[in-house]
Amino acid sequence: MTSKQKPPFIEFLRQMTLIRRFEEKAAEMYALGKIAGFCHLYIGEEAVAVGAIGAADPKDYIVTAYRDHGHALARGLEPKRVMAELFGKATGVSKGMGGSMHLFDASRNFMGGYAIVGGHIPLATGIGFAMKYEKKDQVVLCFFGEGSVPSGNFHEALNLASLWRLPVVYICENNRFGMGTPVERSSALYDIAHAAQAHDMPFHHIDGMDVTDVYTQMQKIIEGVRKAKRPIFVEARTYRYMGHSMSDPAHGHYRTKAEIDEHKKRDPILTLQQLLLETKEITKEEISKMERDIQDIVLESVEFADKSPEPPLSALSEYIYAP
Ligand SMILES: Cc1ncc(C[n+]2csc(CCOP(=O)(O)OP(=O)(O)O)c2C)c(N)n1
Repeated sequence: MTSKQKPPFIEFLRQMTLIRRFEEKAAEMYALGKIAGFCHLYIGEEAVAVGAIGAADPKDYIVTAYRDHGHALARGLEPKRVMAELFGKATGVSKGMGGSMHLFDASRNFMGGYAIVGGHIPLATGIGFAMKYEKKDQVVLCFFGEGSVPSGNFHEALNLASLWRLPVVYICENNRFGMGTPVERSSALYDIAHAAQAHDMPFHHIDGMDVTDVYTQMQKIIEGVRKAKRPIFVEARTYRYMGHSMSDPAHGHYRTKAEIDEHKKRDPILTLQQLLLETKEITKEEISKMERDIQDIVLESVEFADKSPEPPLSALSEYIYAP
């Protein structure tokens, strides 16, 4: 295997670290009142977005829910424009009109974060339909939490995708909790992936705390969907370290700190660092340099967001469909 053919794990380490540090800074900015509205952090779950989007082609589409900072950064949206969006500034990826839950960049086929639980799953199916109709070989990656799976949207969208053989990978990021409700109290089906069977859709389980597993499995899955032209369901088991949103920043009443600490033992960033150190693909000095470079990017993002203008008042009536 030449170095060119090696999986891009160093790049994945960089992306996961960027997402982690970016979000730690976003939490600080939220506490300072620089970010308003909702803000859901992805800390702990980074391996899923980075491994899955890393396995996709840049021409493939990404659609996700409101916990979307990680997917946006993994898709290569500019950190400073993502931070500006969180700040509600005109230079943000959605011109400051969307905020944390509605990051968007059509130029990168990043078709958005969406606030309504399960609401975006039919949109992903629709893009899949367009790809089939236009005879394109692009695949759609649709991310959602396990809280979407019992919803009507989910079942209608998967049924049509399977019936019409649309090129969509439905990726359930099962982080165990929908707000404060554990999955075993909200879903009669504990093994979420089996939900796909109701729609005659093949399914896979992946380890959402291990970017090497996400990447290697997703590469095969995405290429399988591209060739076979039929949808596939993936359940990535993962864990969020923070509260559901910034209004629930601690562990809450629904889990203990000890439980979180247990999951942190399999932290996706530390696990990959360890692997790359053991295989001598990276040195401790290189990791420190990577951290410093990322710190600079994050600080520059905050400075850019802070200095950027608010959207003008006239923008209030732009981008609305009804008079
Ligand atoms: C249709 C709808 N119902 C309720 C809510 C309120 N709500 C926001 S997040 C959430 C939990 C969703 O959990 P999950 O899909 O597992 O995603 P996670 O937050 O774990 O990433 C709920 C019920 C909503 N946004 N939309």
